[in-house]
Amino acid sequence: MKNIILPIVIILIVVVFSFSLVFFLKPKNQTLTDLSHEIHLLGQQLEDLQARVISLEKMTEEIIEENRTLSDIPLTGDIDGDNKADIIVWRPTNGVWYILKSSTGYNHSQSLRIQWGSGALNDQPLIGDVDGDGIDDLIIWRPKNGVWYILLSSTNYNYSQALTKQWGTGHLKK
Ligand SMILES: [Ca+2]
Ligand SMILES: [Ca+2]
Repeated sequence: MKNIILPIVIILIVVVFSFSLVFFLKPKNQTLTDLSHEIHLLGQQLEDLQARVISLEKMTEEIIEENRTLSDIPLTGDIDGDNKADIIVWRPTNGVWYILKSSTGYNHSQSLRIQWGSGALNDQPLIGDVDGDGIDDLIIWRPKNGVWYILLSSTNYNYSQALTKQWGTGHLKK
């Protein structure tokens, strides 16, 4: 009888130990599953972050490119009529012509500012004497409609007397 009891006791101990082991290990298995799930989520978040970094890099490149196209455009022309070139920049962001006149010795405090044209409309600034008075006129060419907008020196650059002429197009297709 003793020979039978001992194996039964051993079997019982093994069974109880196994159940205990399963019982105590179960939460650990769940924790491992949770951890695995969290690692998976972290991996997805990392991929999202990488995608955002790539998106931000692209946006930065676009902003740099935009700023490049919005930088001042340098020109020269005789606005004060002394037959000497004046130093001019046209700023696409506000469409203002900043003119340092030769007759003032290019004095910053006596610079001339005239608003004409728009960078948002991709206007192209040019200088030329259209009215033939020997003083350069402020010219804008708008690719969108191919119109030349000319602010004439003979009218003292009066907006209401500006000359407009359609010639050319910025939308030629091959
Ligand atoms: Ca001049
Ligand atoms: Ca002129």
